[in-house]
Amino acid sequence: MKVCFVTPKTTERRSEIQYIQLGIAYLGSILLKNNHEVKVIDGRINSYSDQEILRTAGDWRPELIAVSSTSSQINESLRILKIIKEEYPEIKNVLGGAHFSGVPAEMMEQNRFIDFGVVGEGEYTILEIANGKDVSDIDGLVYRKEGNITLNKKREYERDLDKFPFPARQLFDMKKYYGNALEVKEKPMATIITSRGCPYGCVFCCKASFGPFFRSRSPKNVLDEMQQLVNEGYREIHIVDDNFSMDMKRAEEIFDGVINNGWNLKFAFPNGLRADRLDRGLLTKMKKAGVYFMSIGVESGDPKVLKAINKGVTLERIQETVKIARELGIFVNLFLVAGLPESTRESERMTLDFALKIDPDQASLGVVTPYPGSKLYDELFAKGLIDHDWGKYRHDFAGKRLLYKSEMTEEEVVEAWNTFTKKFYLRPSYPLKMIIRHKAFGTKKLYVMLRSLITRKLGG
Ligand code: B12
Ligand code: SF4
Repeated sequence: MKVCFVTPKTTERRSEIQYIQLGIAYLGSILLKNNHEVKVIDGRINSYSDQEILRTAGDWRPELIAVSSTSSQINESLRILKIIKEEYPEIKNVLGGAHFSGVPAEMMEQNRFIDFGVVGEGEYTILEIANGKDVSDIDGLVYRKEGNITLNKKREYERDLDKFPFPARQLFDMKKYYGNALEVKEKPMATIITSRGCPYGCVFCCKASFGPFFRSRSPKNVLDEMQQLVNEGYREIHIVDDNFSMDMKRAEEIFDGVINNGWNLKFAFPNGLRADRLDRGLLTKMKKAGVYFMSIGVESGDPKVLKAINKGVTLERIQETVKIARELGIFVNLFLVAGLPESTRESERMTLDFALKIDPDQASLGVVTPYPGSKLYDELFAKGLIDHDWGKYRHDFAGKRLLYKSEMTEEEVVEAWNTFTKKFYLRPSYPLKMIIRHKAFGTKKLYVMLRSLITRKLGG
């Protein structure tokens, strides 16, 4: 079968979308391995208009159009699916990814132009669709039967992730993807995922794609993929697991392998690592292997809030881990969230104080959003408090569009966000510290970072 993956242009901030969609690369890979034809049209990176996507996809005459979407891109994804359906009603389509997996029935009910939806891990499900298996026998599939929406049995997660072929990066024009400009030292850069899922229960975290337990690839399998990347000329790798070091021994084995192979690669962790799954031994190995950037999930500086969101990490442990990483010269970014359940003005002040005290290199403060697939979403849904206007569930939260009311009002959360940004980044000592700490970081990067933060003031 000819399967064409399509991603529409997005209006989200460009700097943060320049990764390939690894999900598509995995789905494409299993399809190619089974002799299907695959094409990827990424409108984000090429700034294709809908019409250009329509023409390019249509000219190729695919039998299946496939779209992968998170919540923050869902409206754009639905728009392109609808346009393609109107122009080519004979081509079947399939939608998957975190958003669809979180709200499958609602997606199918409200969007009559969707033929198939896939819940959860998609490799075997899309392969069975392409192989022409009877739809009623495909686990994880959602479809219409005589006008009624049918949700098939849940697809079991693959326990042995080594069984999946490596992602088919050749389907993408890799030169055009650079990750977040602040987080790339060496090009070309590739993303890699070495495990799926996480057993912790943070209430804001979406579990819809990979479920609530940790499954990992063997160190050998990960190192084989890295070897392939090295052979292809890649010089930097961004690891995008949910919880890479859940199994600390496995993490050490991976970095032992990197060190022993002498690849001289650079590594970054743009997603949050858990502070309690890192210690001096592992961090030292990571640094030696080439890790220069890591984000650590902190969320709040108020222990009461950490308890309410079920984070399961203490502030003391976070402080200790950040101290070691900083001592080793790793650039540390903290993920913090304003407006979490039970947070108050005092909690937001404690978050700022904590960030100033432990003094990371960067602190990314987001605003809480109840993404489908998270416990927070389920709780608010049960109370009838969910806003179903998915256009608001955007990454580049740009105004007073708070989706969830904590004990604080929208205005208070916005104010906390703005105060944090000002007090953390506009400290006179901050630029100087950054230049001293990270000579290689460079004044240009610092300027770009400060400018992007200042222009992202919330509120209007
Ligand atoms: C890397 C990553 C990023 C990167 C790159 C994102 C990207 N566009 O590639 C960065 C750092 C930029 C990022 C940013 C954000 N992210 Co993010 N990110 C991830 C992360 C950790 C890995 C993504 C990945 O590559 N996964 C690996 C592939 C193999 O998995 P996958 O894409 O889900 O695909 C599989 C299945 O879902 C399914 N599938 C997916 N699509 C399709 C399509 C079809 C047709 C089929 C059949 C199957 C299918 O099959 C695939 C293979 O099994 C995930 C968590 C996770 N573990 O997935 C969060 C996650 C996707 N991010 C999330 C969020 C909330 C965000 C932000 C909004 C954060 C923020 N507040 O700033 C932004 C939004 C960016 C955006 N435009 O999407 C949420 C999404 C929740 C939701 N309901 O939408 C996740 C799930 C994290 C979480 N657990 O809460 N993110
Ligand atoms: S936020 Fe991180 S630690 Fe918490 S459940 Fe999600 S992946 Fe696990």
